[in-house]
This record gives sequence, C-alpha cells and structure tokens, in this order.
Amino acid sequence: MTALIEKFLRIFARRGGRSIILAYDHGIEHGPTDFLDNPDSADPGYILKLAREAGFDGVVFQRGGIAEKYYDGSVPLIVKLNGKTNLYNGEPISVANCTVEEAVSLGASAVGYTIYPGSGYEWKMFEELARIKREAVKFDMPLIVWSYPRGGGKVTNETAPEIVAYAARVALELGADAMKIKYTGDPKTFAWAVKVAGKVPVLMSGGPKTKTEEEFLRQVEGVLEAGAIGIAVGRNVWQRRDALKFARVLSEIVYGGKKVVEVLGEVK
Ligand code: FBP
Repeated sequence: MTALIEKFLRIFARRGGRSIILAYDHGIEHGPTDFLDNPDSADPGYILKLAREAGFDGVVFQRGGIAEKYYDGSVPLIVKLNGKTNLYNGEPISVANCTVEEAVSLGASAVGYTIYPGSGYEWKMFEELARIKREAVKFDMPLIVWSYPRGGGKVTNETAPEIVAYAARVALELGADAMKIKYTGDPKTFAWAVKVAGKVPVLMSGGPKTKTEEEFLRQVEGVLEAGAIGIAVGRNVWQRRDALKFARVLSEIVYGGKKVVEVLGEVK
C-alpha cells in the first residue's frame, strides 16, 4: 500500500474501509437535463447538504462553477480536474481545466481525472495524466482515476467484463490511488476487475438511474461482494425525489453491511 492510497482510505473510507462518494460533475458532462428528475439537484448547496446529512465520505465537484462558489468544507472534496460536454461529438477526449495546485487551494482532499482508454486521443489523456500524477505526488494528493474505455472503434460495450477489467488495470498501471469503474453487471466478473486493480481501491460508477431502487441496491451489494470498497455515484442518488432517504438506505448497505433484503421495506 502506498502512502497516497493510505491517505485516500483514511479520508474517503473512514468506516470499515468502505466508501460512498457523491459525484456531481454532471452539469458539464451531461448538462442540466440530468437535474430535471429532481429539480433541487440543480443547486450545488443541496448536493452538499445531502452528502453531509447522509454521512457520505466525499463529494466530487468541478473547480469553477461549483468548488469555488459553493464548497463549504463540510464534506471532503474531490476536485475533478478534467471534463467534457455531451455536446462534443468527436473521438472521446477530456482535458484538464484545473491544476492540482489549484485544487489544493480550493480545499480538495483528492483530485480526479477521467481517461477514455481506446479513444484515438488516449495518448493525450495518458500524457496529461502523467503530468497530473507528478503534481499530485508533489502536493501529497490522492489521485482518483475515472477509467471509462470508449471510442476508437474497438470498444463496443463499455460494461463488458473484459473491458471493465482492462479499465481497472490501466488505472493501476497509470498510477491511480483509487479508481472509478463501471459495473459489469455481476459480482463474479466484477471480482476479476477488482483483482487486476491490484492494491488500488475500486469504486463503482453508478450510471443512469435504475428503474427501481432495488435494482441499484442489488448492484451495490454485488460490487461489495466482488471486493470493491464502495461507490462513487451521482444520478442514482440525487435524481431520486427522496434522495436523502435513499442515501441513508445505501449507507446501511455500504457502511452497515446489511443485505438488500433487510432494507427493502424502507424503499418500497
Ligand atoms: P453517475 O453515478 O451519475 O453515473 O456518475 C458517475 C460519473 O462518473 C460522473 O462523475 C460523470 O459525470 C458521469 O458518470 C459520466 O458518465 P458518462 O461519461 O458515462 O456519461
């Protein structure tokens, strides 16, 4: 275990080594349509309050619009250093809009960076990530890599088990101190991704809101069973009308070690 992985776990996995991080970079990644299901979620202040009241380990914000203007220090912050919009239609690429030094000055406890392995611009993101890694080490900041294979003509299914495992391995090899990867859909194949991630803690990325609460809770149960330390999710929490109630049920599973069957009564 490296010192930066230990630091990440100390801050973002405070309870039994388990972690729930609330992702909120969707305003740039998908646009405000993501906020329509629960209009309160358009307000970053609401997201901070939600994370705090649910007792989550952290929030993910972009630097400018959000971290600079809303962050109040009440929940550990991960500043997402790069981002792209949904309006962009080319080969997947996401470039930095913030440095590690700037993230530190915004109060961040860790930084995040997305790579799209397989993209025609993979080399560009890998190069930038290498620079960021050097800077992160200098500033003693854990680096969380969002590893989402995409583009280039070879990635046809982002959640195929071999693709997710490849995503995990790439994040390990490029120096991630924690990683966020998509769920393969079953614990057995996800366990392989966790294994090839080596010493790097794995968080599941949520994806679009599932039809039922139970469906998402089963995914969470599956990733924990597979050895992931937790989840770094957005839409599946704050798009729900009763987001706080759902967040608390998630906590019972992730931190409390409960099974889905034990909490189903609370979400029905
Ligand atoms: P969700 O839980 O809402 O999927 O958020 C996780 C996340 O990684 C966000 O940080 C990011 O905005 C989004 O997914 C990007 O998703 P994609 O590129 O797959 O549309």
